[in-house]
Order: sequence, then structure tokens, then C-alpha cells
Amino acid sequence: MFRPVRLPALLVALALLASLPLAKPLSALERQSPSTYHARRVALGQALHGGVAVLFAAEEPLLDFMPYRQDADFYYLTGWNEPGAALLVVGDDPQADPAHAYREVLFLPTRNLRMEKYTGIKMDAATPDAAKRAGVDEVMSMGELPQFLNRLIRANRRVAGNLWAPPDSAQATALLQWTATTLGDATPLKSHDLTRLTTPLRQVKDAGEIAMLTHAANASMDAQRLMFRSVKPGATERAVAGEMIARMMEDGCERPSYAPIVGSGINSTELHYSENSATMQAGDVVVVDAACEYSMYASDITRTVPVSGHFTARQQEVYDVVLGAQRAAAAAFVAGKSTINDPYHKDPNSLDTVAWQYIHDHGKGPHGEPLSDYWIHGLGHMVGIDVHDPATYPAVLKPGMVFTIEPGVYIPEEKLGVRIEDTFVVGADGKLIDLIAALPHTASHVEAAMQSAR
Ligand SMILES: [Mn+2]
Repeated sequence: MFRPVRLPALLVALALLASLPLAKPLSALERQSPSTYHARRVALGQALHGGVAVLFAAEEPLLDFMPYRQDADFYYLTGWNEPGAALLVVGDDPQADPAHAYREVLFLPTRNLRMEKYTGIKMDAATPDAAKRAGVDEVMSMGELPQFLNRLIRANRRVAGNLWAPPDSAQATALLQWTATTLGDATPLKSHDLTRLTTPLRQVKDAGEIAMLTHAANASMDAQRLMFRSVKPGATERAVAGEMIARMMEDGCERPSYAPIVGSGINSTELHYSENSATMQAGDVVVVDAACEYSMYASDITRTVPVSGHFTARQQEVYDVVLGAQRAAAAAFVAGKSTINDPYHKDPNSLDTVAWQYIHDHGKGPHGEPLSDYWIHGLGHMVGIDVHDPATYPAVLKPGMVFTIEPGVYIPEEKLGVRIEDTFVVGADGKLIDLIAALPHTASHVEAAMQSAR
């Protein structure tokens, strides 16, 4: 199923990782080559048109039971997995003098040897070969950031109107206030929304990213296969979720890519049910929307299975309609033309419309109405560093894009929810590749997978 190009890409990434001259790994994550992250920053620099982008690493969680996860844009641009850092990118400005050329600086916090007893050894700007180790052109101390930005603006006042930062970033707001004060400006500096520039870059994945997304997909399928064996009358939703998480971690994944949803009976009709507090009852179905992330790259899978191992006639009727809708959407896919996430079905190229029409034309609700009355969400979303990766919807699907197709029907009157979700990649040739192809799809394959374990 998978193109052989993926394995070499993964091996190249591993070889580059192994060649990094690090005394201590920056993180347990598989990183891409330093040149890959550098190329992303250069692409951002070109989109800045002489402006300056500044973004900050995610802050450390306040509660001990929440593990650290880097800010998605920051990770995409740096592969840096530590808190306390900032990245500044100066875009090329053809109208300015040659001195105002592309520049990138990673600002690092100063080492705190006492805190390192708790956190492990860190790197700072004074560490020998710090820039080379971090894979960036320049490294400076975090305390230098405000003055650095101040000097850029003094050298080229147009920069003040061309600053880019993440929206709602308290750190960016504080930095811009401080800089305005030191410049003697009465009005605080304003920034444009940096995600407008990073979203188009992140939407198209490279071979190394697709290798990690494939690893996440394979590990998530392993967890779903375990679920087929664990679901039975009397099993608790929470224990099944816990077994799946353990399986994901055995496969090298660092965490689930979202809180696992294991919803049986009436809970199957609640879209983001994650309380997982019920005990499974014979005769009910269970919706299991659970997947993991590998080295910061997510997967997203949903399967719907009968608690007793066999669907009732009515459950299978609805199941077959939902599966038919997923297949109809995948069959209608045309790279460069099809879109997703158009919940109002106004776009004729939308795969949502194809799936909605299929559900509308097949099967009935409990009161004789079209079954499409019971589908209440969009067909899919992009997947990447975020499980709901940023995109401008409805998004035209092109090679390198990774997205879900996940139709669902939810009938509370019948305690019956069915969702089937696979994560897909648009290949370089424009063909659709189902990363979840190896996991059972049809009702009979689902039942067989459950029986084989009993
Ligand atoms: Mn999803």
C-alpha cells in the first residue's frame, strides 16, 4: 500500500539525527534534519517581505501531571522541544539595503544549575557550538531579545508596521509593549497574525513528516486492534481506553493525540464524549475515536464496534450507510479540486457534499426522515503536528496534504452512534492513500476481528 520512498526518508532522518554532535539528546523525539527546519524558516522569511516574525516556545505546564508539549508552530520551525525559548526571523527586504537580509536567531534561557537537578542538563547561548547544536544560524541569550528587536526597528522603521506574532500570545504582547517603551513610542507596537503565514506552510507535509504520520497511524491501528479484542459486555470504557494508551506507548508514541473517546450505548451519540465512565452492555455499539502521536505528529482513527461481537440488523444498516458515505467521498476525490470541511454543502467540489448526499439517499431515521438529519459535523480536517491541524477551510486538497474522512450518524432515540474515520494522504501523484487501510472497515470484518480473539 505504501510507497517505498517512505522508508528511505525515515532512514535518512534517523541517520542525520544520529550524526548530530550532541552530548545529550535534545529530546526523545525523532527530529528531522537541521536543514529541513532551516528551509522552513527561510520559507517563512520570504513570506515576511522585510518584516520580522517572533514566536515563543510553549510555557511549562503548571500542573505536574501535564507533560510538556511544544507549541506547534515553534516545533515546526525549529524541532526544538524545550520551554523558555524564542525564535526571531527577519525577512528579506528587497527595498532595503543589503544589510537588512534574512536572519534567524534562537533565543535561549540562561542555564540554572540548581534547577537542572530537577530538569536535567540544558543548553544555553554560552554552550560551546550552541548554534550548531540547535541547528540555527545564531543563538543568543533570552535577555537580549528586546534590545535586538529594538535595534532592528531603529535601523528600519518600516519593520514596526510589519511585525508578525502568534495571536493571543501573552509573551509577544509583553515584548511589543516593552519594545515600544524603549523606542519612546506612545502607542504600543501591533503585530499581524503569524498563523496566516505558517498555516500555508504546514498544510503541505514533506516526506519526513509523512513518515512520522505513518508511524503514528500504524501505532494507532495496533491500539485499535487491541480494542477489538478488549470490547465485551462488562468491560469498562475507561479500561479499554487505558489499554489502548499503553499499546500506543509500546509502539514508541509519546501520548494519545487527543483524549480517547470510548463511548458505548447512548454515549456513542455524544461527539466528544471522553468521560469513559460507563460499563459496556450487550446489544449496544461503542464508538472508539482514539489515536496517538509519534514525535509530535498525530493520527486520527475512529471505529464503531458491537459490544457483543455482532451488530443487530438495524445497527448494521446504519453502519453500512456510514461506511458507504466514507467510500463515496474517497472515490470522488480529485487532487487540486476536492475540498473538505464545508458543513453547509455549498461547495460543489466538497467531499462533505458527496458523503452527505450518500447518507441522505440511503437509510432512514427513526421517524422516517433522511438519515442525513442525524449527521451534525464536518466530514474531516487536516492532520499534522496538531490533530486538528490548521487550514483555511474549505481547503482544496493537494499532494502532501493529510486529512480525515469521518462521516457519522448519531441517533439518541436508538442509543446508536456510528462514526468511521481514516486518515488519508494525498500522494505526490495526486492519488489518495488511506493510512488506515489495514484496519477492518466492513461490518463483517469488524465482527471477524472481534471473534478471532474470543
Ligand atoms: Mn477527527
